[in-house]
Amino acid sequence: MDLTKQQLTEMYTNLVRARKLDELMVEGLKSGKMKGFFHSGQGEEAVGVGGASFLRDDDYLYPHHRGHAIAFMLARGLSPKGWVAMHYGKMLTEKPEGPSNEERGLFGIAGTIGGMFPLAVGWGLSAKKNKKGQVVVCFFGDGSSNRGTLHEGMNAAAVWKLPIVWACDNNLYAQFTPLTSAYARKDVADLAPAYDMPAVVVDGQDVLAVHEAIQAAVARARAGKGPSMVEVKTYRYRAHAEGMPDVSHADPRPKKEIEAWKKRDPVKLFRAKLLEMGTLTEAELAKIDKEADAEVEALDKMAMESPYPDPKDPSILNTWLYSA
Ligand SMILES: Cc1ncc(C[n+]2csc(CCOP(=O)(O)OP(=O)(O)O)c2C)c(N)n1
Ligand SMILES: [Mg+2]
Repeated sequence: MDLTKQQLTEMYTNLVRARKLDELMVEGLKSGKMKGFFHSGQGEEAVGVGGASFLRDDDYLYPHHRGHAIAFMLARGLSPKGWVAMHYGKMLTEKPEGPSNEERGLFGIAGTIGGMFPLAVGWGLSAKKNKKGQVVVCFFGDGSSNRGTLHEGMNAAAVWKLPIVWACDNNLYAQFTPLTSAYARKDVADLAPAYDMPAVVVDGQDVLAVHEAIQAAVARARAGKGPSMVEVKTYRYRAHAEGMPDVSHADPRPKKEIEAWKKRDPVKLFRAKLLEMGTLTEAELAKIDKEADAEVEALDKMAMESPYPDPKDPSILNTWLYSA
């Protein structure tokens, strides 16, 4: 794949930013700065960065909810300002950019998982009718693949030959339920042939592998060849949501399993790869890491200093993270 040095650097930078912003939220919950809940995406950053980088500006993107979509947002070039402020329960005076951003083809994250599949079909129909070569990339979890709406959506997309990439973030668990207890086969991608779609399974810890697979499916859809599926195998390093027990059914998730996946940390792997390819030097990588630290520190300060919403202002009801 022909990615420029600038593009590779951007991908590494966004992996690091996504990881550090996720860590900020986890810390924020502990210290009380962060209000509400957080579904950490640590370990899965390559899915969003690989999947959402360098799409066309007018493509439609449905992000996965892990890490509250921060890796997808950064890859799409959106500012994380509003994202941080919102998690702290604060308002920004300027219009925040979030995963609900119509101009960039993002329409929020459905609180009811599976709600996005029929929407993706609608965007696909719109893309096909617009005839501008737009594509829909719809991410969802392995657990969400058991919603009937995916099957209805895949069927309609196949029959109507819609330009949709069904991209499964398979982190092996849906909350406390291992996929092995909820699905009889190993690969979610095995669903695709039933709808006459091609599918590939890729290593979700390798940002370039994810990017390449998604880009190939996007190119196919853009060329009018219809929908396809990409299954990205990955793993979350933390519990389903902060404060919840990290269990598989009622038992702790296997330590060996967690350790094995931590050895394949997507941020570290890509860092090593860039060094090995000679794309960036240790000093250049360290500079990116340091700049991400400074950015996160500044975002934290900005959000802490932003005002709480005025309960008399009806515009606060206009939430922008969740569309459900
Ligand atoms: C229809 C519906 N059922 C249950 C939930 C609660 N819930 C939120 S995330 C989640 C797990 C989803 O698993 P998966 O799709 O694999 O994504 P992951 O969280 O593993 O990234 C569940 C059960 C929900 N939000 N909506
Ligand atoms: Mg899952």
